[in-house]
Amino acid sequence: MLTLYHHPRTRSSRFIFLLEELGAPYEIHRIANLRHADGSGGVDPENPHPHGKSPALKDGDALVWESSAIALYLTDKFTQNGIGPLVGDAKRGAYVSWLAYYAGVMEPAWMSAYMKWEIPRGTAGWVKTSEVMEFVNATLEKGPYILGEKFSAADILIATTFKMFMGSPLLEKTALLEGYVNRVTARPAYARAQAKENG
Ligand SMILES: N[C@@H](CCC(=O)N[C@@H](CS)C(=O)NCC(=O)O)C(=O)O
Repeated sequence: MLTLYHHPRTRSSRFIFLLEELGAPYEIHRIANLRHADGSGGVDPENPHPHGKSPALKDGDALVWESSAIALYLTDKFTQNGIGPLVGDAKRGAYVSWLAYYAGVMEPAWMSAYMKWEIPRGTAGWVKTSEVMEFVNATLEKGPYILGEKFSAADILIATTFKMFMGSPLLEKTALLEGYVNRVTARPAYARAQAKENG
């Protein structure tokens, strides 16, 4: 039995979606407290995440944290429906690259834009959101998913993030993006996850 440490409407929500996709046995441990930007909240001592963040996953004695690592861990462990290409699959390289790109380039790009940070040219390790979106759009034009024909856990991370920000000053709503987000969130596992969102 896996335990997902989850707080409603945070980055952990997408792991309910993924666990539902995978048909994995899991329980939700609701994180009682999180730190908020306005200075309120705090760290829940029962949350095993090293910084008291959401999400974290426990599998017996193994603790997994960081969204991309959790996605990879779960799809490597529950392989039956093939939503995480395994070692030996021609899509494995693209899969692990998109997971790392999500954490190491996409999230910092949007955080920089939100904070209005100027990204130092050539040294930051990530790029501007406009550059990310050129690449994402070119990928989705071939689509229909990030890895091409087949839906993967990378789509869960990316499409649910786009769903949250699309139409805001941080992310323009386009027919391409909207079609992608709708395709991913129309999956029955998404609806099941929504029903469990509040723990
Ligand atoms: N890089 C982490 C980010 C996790 C994260 O920052 N989660 C937010 C909620 S969406 C959180 O727990 N914030 C409370 C805090 O930073 O203490 C991941 O992708 O798993």
